[in-house]
Amino acid sequence: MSTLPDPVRVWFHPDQLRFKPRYEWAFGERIDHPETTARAESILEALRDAPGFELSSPDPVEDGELRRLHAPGLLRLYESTRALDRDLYPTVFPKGEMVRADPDNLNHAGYWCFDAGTPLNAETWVAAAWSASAAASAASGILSGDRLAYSLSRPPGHHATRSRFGGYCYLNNAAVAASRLRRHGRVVVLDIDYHHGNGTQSLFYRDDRVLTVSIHGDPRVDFPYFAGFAEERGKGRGEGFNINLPLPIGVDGQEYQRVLRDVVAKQIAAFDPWAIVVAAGLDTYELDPVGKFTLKTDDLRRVGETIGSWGLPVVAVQEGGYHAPHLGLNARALLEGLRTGQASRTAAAK
Ligand code: SP5
Ligand code: ZN
Repeated sequence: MSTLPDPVRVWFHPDQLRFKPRYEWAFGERIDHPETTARAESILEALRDAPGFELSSPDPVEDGELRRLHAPGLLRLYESTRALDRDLYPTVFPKGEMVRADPDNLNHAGYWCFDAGTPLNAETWVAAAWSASAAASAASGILSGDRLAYSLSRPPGHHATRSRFGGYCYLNNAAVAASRLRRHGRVVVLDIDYHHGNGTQSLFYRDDRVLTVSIHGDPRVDFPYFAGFAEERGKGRGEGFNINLPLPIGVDGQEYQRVLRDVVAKQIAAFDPWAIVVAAGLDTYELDPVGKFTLKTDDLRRVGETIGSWGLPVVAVQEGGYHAPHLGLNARALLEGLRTGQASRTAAAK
């Protein structure tokens, strides 16, 4: 007898669309902000009517849960932003010790920020909180038996560190998901966004129960520039539990697949996790205006198949991906690939 697999739940809250960053500063130039609401709308449209997907509304994540990952000052700053009547781009970023920072003073926002592309306004906090809540609910779905869950997180999260926002990220959504799963055993965060997941790396850098793996464009030439090098391997008991795989510009689907199968699969098998969080950036796509790899839609499907074939429950948390017209198509391809990969594994086990 053949049974249909359970539908994949797509976690999303409409208030995530309230935040609309309009521009960013990149190398002194004002450019249209790539992280648009059209991105999420493209994904919603592609998954809404696709067979095997089911839209679900998340439960709000509690403050206490965010506080285990993020600094009180950062969260307090986000509270303060609710009074903004304009977009705020921090331009002063203090360094060193002789610094007094007050999260109730929006002139001090630069203390909690590391770039000029990640604005704050009165809608930032509500959208970011639902984005993190979606990831939390997706993880909880896995805890109650889902094999695959998708968090349509937007704004993204993997650049957000314990006390800093940047790279269009405010709260580390993938880390929220990983923390929920971590209580039940070893967890991998596999970051396939074009950019290094510096925030997730730093949050789990001293942790031996969360293996962080990131495949990304060489940080010598691309954001976030100051982290993502192969030498960063973790600290203390976390030593050996962070893996960075920087790749040159122009990498295609075949080379990417080789890295996944020859390097990542072995490391993950050796770690023997019970679940995997995929920080699912789709800015490795050939038409992406920000990322510089050349993966096609079918390559993203194969990425999903490979990860799915490892036979682990998967929470996919949306990160980057800026070619909005094809973003839904690509998200769907990755997720269908994950499901196909998981099914092949189940079939093989029988
Ligand atoms: C989550 C995520 O993917 N964040 C990426 C942040 C990258 N910020 C640096 C952007 C540099 C913008 N260059 C745009 C070129 C447009 N043609
Ligand atoms: Zn990215």
